[in-house]
Amino acid sequence: MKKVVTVGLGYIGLPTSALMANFGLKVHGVDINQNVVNTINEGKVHIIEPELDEAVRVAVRNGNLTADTKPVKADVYLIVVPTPFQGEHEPDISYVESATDSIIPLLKEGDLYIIESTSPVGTTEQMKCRILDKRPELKDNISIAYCPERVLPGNIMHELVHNDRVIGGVDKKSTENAIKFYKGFVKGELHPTNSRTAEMCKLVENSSRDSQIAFANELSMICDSADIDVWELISLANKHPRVNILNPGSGVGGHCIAVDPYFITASFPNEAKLIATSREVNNYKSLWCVQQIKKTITDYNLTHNKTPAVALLGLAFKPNIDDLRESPALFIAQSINDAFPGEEIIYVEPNIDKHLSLELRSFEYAKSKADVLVFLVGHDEFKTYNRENKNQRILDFCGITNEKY
Ligand code: SAJ
Repeated sequence: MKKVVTVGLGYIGLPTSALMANFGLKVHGVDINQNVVNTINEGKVHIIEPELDEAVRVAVRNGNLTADTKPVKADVYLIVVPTPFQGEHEPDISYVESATDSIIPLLKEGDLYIIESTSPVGTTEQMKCRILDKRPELKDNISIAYCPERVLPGNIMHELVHNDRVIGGVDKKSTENAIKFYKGFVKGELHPTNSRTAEMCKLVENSSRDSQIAFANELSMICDSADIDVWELISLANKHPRVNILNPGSGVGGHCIAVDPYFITASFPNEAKLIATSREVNNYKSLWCVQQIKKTITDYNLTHNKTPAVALLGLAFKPNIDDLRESPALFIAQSINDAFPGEEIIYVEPNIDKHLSLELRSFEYAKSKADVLVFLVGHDEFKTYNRENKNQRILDFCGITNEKY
């Protein structure tokens, strides 16, 4: 039975480890956080993701998944650690480097080393040099590849198995060996390429979505000035057989789409103009929403001679999840909170129980109390909204009511 070491037991590393273990591989998961390691060894999870808890429970119970803070000798090493930014959106690959350093002494002839972490183009080749610098005898004797994940949070366990994957080795033999390995647990098609193309492919997938959303967001601001309902406009334009405009919103969040394009702009600043502008447009859209809310509050104040009760609906980075990472809605809520200290602002996020600094209320409460209702995230619960109070002012940034901005 093949033994796999997964370095990094986060949003991708843990689900992948549990999946491989349940497909019969012996998996030794590594994480620097002792609490994470302890939780997993108890058969529990530190991440909320449908079906993950059961997968981890089963894998730990049948002995195929263990966790530790140190790696052990294995046949396959998967690097699934974060690649954060330093300074102004400069990718920091130091976690990939130290994960690689930790397994270099353990490598033996015939092993397979794979990076899954989102990485700047060229990282896999750099890690090859790093490995061979210290272990020159392994030249041409180990396989080194890059294989990005492309799963959607909320559907990870299904997509890990069923999505197609792009697999790029530093040479032909590496690509073939990596494909053979993923065939053990992936039912989607496995597409061979080289490591640089696979690295760029991951970045391009999320950048392309970012640019498409930027187009929709820009359109929403143009339509506001032109007094056109952007939702009606998009649905009409999308009747064209070759047009498919995405949905404007309160900005772009999450840890992927709002982040990955910077890996391209940092490496190719002279060429990546559209990609950089898309990031700017999507970030600007959140600021624009803040301005719209402030203006509505000021106008209300002038007309009614009092500050309105404002309800901000949704804090998550996208509909129907509890994830607040890089959330534009949270940014907007915090900006309004800072701009109107002491005023009555109602925060609603039905997918979480508590927030550290914002007091959360129910949607029912918000509807009954607010003079201004601001829809920031298209949660299903908000779609039940039916205007009862004709004086209630609505700002719908996510198009879930039939009210214009
Ligand atoms: N959004 C819009 N308008 C839209 C679609 C999305 O404003 O029409 C916003 C969302 O509200 C959210 C952000 O974009 O703030 C991103 O949400 P998302 O659902 O598009 O994507 P993520 O970040 O949850 O997951 C993405 C996926 N990538 C693509 O769809 C190309 C997923 O497949 C990747 O695996 C994931 O990034 C990742 O880990 O890279």
